[in-house]
Amino acid sequence: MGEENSDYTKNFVDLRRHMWIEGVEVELRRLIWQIAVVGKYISAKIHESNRKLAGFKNVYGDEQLALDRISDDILKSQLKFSGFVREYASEELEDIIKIGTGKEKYIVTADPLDGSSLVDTNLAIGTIIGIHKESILDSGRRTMVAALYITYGPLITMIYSAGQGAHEFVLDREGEYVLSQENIRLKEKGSIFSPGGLRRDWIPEHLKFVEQLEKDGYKLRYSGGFVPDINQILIKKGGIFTYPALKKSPQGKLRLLFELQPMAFIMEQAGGLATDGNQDILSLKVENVNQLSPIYIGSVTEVQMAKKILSA
Ligand code: AFP
Repeated sequence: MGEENSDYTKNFVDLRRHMWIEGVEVELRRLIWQIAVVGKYISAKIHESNRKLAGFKNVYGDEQLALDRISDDILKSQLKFSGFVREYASEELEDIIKIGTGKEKYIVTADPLDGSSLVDTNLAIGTIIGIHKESILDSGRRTMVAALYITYGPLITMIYSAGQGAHEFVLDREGEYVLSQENIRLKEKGSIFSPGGLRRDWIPEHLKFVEQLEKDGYKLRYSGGFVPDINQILIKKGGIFTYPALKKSPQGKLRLLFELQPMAFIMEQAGGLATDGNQDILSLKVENVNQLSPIYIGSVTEVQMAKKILSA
């Protein structure tokens, strides 16, 4: 194509071009692109909200939806008319809903705005998406074909994987997602750890694991936002994020379908591991949409160390 030779294309690979080069099937390319566009709308809502939308009434007395529900509405309506999605499951909905004719190729899971309680602190938050071809419940098999997350921070960045590596894009001033890092690979061993939950609530085996990391000189990096905390491990190319089983909540806090599966898919594509402390996250049977699971995700060395200590 003529455009191949223009300067414009030599120094600049945008999301659609990258997925085409990677050979991602056309319907999946278009779906990922549409979800990436939603990220721009959600980002606009975050900036527009200026903290006024979270459960407040507007000047006309109308109930304003919290930002996470507005984000869900934006995402749902975009997917409904995409022509590629037959079912949609979201952290904001009670159950899976049909949004197409039933003949569309994909099922999408979403945490539309994870970490929304951090909006007032101006810390980074994010959108987490899983894309499946087959039923997401009771399969026990790996049904995910692609995953992506968008981080709303000083920059808006998006990491996607369609099964051929994990790649980072930055939203530029012109509104294009421009490739910034291709085929991100984690080191065997990192130097940071993100320990979720309260120390007093951890099960003894997890406390032993964290004490070992501290003894080995790992630096604590924890914002309370799953997306930026995971993103830090991916972009720093090593370390471990964990939200463990707690004494009062043996399944931990994070949602298997909406939060853990997509991040596990991406982290594995970057050469990392993701387990519940025993089994791979992506091999866990999803019994219901709100299922929780403990999570140990990141570099091979740290995840395997956790599994060893937890199984002792
Ligand atoms: P919110 O969406 O309520 O802010 O919760 C964020 C989150 O689900 C996830 O993003 C964090 O990793 C985790 O909770 C933080 O939980 P703790 O506040 O218990 O550390």
